[in-house]
Amino acid sequence: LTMETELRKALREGQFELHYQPQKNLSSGKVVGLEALLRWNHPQKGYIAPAEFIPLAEKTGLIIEIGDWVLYEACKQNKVWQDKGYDPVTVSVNLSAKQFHQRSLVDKIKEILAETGLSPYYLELEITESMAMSNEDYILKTLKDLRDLGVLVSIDDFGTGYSSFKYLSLFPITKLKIDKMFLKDEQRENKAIVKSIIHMSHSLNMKVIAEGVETMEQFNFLTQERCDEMQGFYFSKPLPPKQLTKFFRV
Ligand code: G
Ligand code: G
Ligand code: MN
Ligand code: NA
Repeated sequence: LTMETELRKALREGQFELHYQPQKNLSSGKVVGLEALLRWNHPQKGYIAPAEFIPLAEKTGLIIEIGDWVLYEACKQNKVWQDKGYDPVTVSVNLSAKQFHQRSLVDKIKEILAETGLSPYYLELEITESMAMSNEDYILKTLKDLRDLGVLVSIDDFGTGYSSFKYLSLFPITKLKIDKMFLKDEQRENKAIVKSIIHMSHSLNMKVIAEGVETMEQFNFLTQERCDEMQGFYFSKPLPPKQLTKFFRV
């Protein structure tokens, strides 16, 4: 089978899963969010990472159907947790460029929220800098519609793409996610960049989260710099839903 055929089959036969990685708020010490990360549980090959199949899914357009499934599944799961009485958290979903540029995106999201019963305030969409920086008027309208709906939007991998400060002031973005590369090398320059992004986010009334937090040193540095949230192996790797309940409070 070609990988495209396999991807279609995977969708049909329910081989996709979402794992979730906790996002911790620093002032409360609580888990306030979960990033949904797609996994392909292949019957013969085992777990396949998204980097190995998302590019093809994008090329073939299958990413739209897969993305719809991800959105629906993440909202549904979050509602299940809320209905169990756990403290509500935000679920973050990664969007690919094709998904974000669909004309029907906002309506589709409204529909999914209505069907699953999840409140829009508990859904966050992650887009990348390059996705936000093209076709200004259309993107601005989409982002405003999402804001009016109550859905949160964050910029993923911030600092690695082509951001323009103009867009950051123009677009209703709730949060910047500092790319993990800036934490990896503890050189003076990277620390200065992390500090600047935190400071800028707060000046622009956005929240900021650091990704790829792996060590206590990074945790201490980010705490000292008043980063709002953190995500990374220091707290937890992405986990299947059943293994996550230990992070919830009732
Ligand atoms: O765990 P990690 O290997 O899960 O993720 C690798 C990359 O795949 C990340 O850049 C992430 O943004 C992307 N990714 C994970 N899940 C999804 C998804 O549901 N949709 C899209 N478009 N990208 C995803
Ligand atoms: O691009 P995006 O930020 O959506 O991708 C998240 C990716 O980062 C996933 O592949 C996830 O498994 C990975 N990841 C999450 N936490 C850590 C971490 O602490 N260190 C490293 N190296 N990768 C991480
Ligand atoms: Mn992400
Ligand atoms: Na990222």
